[in-house]
Amino acid sequence: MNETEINNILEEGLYCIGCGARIQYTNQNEAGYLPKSALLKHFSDEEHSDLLCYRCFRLRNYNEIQPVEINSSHFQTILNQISNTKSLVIYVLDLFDVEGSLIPGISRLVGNNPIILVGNKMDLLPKSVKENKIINFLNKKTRDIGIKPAEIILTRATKGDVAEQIIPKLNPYLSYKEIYVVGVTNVGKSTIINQLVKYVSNQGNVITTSRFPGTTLDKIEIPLSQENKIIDTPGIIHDWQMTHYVDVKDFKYLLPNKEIKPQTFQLNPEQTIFVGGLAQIDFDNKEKISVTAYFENNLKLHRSKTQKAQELFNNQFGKLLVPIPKEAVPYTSQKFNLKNNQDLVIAGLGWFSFNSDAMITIKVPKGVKVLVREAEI
Ligand SMILES: Nc1nc2c(ncn2[C@@H]2O[C@H](COP(=O)(O)OP(=O)(O)OP(=O)(O)O)[C@@H](O)[C@H]2O)c(=O)[nH]1
Ligand SMILES: [Mg+2]
Repeated sequence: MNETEINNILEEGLYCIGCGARIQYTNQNEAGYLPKSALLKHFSDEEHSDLLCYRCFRLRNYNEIQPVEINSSHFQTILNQISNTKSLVIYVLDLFDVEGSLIPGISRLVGNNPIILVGNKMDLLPKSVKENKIINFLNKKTRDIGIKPAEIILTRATKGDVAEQIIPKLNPYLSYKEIYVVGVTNVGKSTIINQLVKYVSNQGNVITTSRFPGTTLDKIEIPLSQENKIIDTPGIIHDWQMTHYVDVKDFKYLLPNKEIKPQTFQLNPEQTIFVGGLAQIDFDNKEKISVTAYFENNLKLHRSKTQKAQELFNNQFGKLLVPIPKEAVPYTSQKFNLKNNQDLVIAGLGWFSFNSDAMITIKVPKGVKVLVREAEI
């Protein structure tokens, strides 16, 4: 095959099977880049396999992320199409970051189409947590954003029993030709699709997955049967999740890959807890209280007297108190009145569960969302 023929193919549209980006050889810094030589080689192979862009190649082989500009409005356009089609929607949530993975406008995006809700990363929650409790919790959360899922399934996509759980639930919907998998970035959409595809066709890891948010860049359509295809979509980016404030090298403090170990603190009046260098919580209670912290196990929590907290922060920011935001950002402070059995959630980071009523002041980088909810677990 010569260059002109390849140009013609590219003109018609050739897409990376790993991330969905349109293949191009002109700009190394943009999505879908593949050197011209690699394209020539690909088409000169007798049985050319699926094509992967350079970014997917590096992600899969070296676990290195090449940043590309992400076009959120293009993502939105893809999702906006769903309401005009007759499709089944699989909406994936991360159980370690439920609020971060809620999409307030989802009912408009989905239209009248049925929704199967998948609460993924169940393996991160302590083993003692009852599935029923989580399902009730998700029922309430989805009601708050105006949807009523036809099914709620809890999964551990990296542990591999997902297809057995999901495939039978698709049976009532086989007349829906298209199955869209949607959700916020990094919740495990592509991992789940890979498991489904592997189950029906034995092809493994077709789509690129990674711990970096923003892995999938465009729609990826894969047949599940003669009639049905499953469609991966780029994750919605919520820039109020802590993940977007922290350098990728520090993701090990934020994104757990195994069961989180809760830590309980008995706090005397006027104590403070620092969550690494990312959050400061002053407990303004007059009596002794007890709180349980749910964060990635690598993230160290430091306790001090509130009176000494500012000094500790000034001296230890970026030393004892790590990680810190990737860029200098102001911290803002908010006050909350917590009740027994409520959680104080820092989106994309974790939460404190309160076993007593308390008043607190929390400081986080400006823009990161903090909220109070009924206890998740
Ligand atoms: N512990 C755990 N990790 C998971 C699970 N499912 C996915 N992951 C991990 O979560 C990260 C994100 O997974 P992806 O499948 O790439 O997520 P995505 O929703 O497609 O992300 P985008 O393409 O960025 O929107 C990867 O590191 C996965 O290995 C799970 O059930 N448990
Ligand atoms: Mg993906």
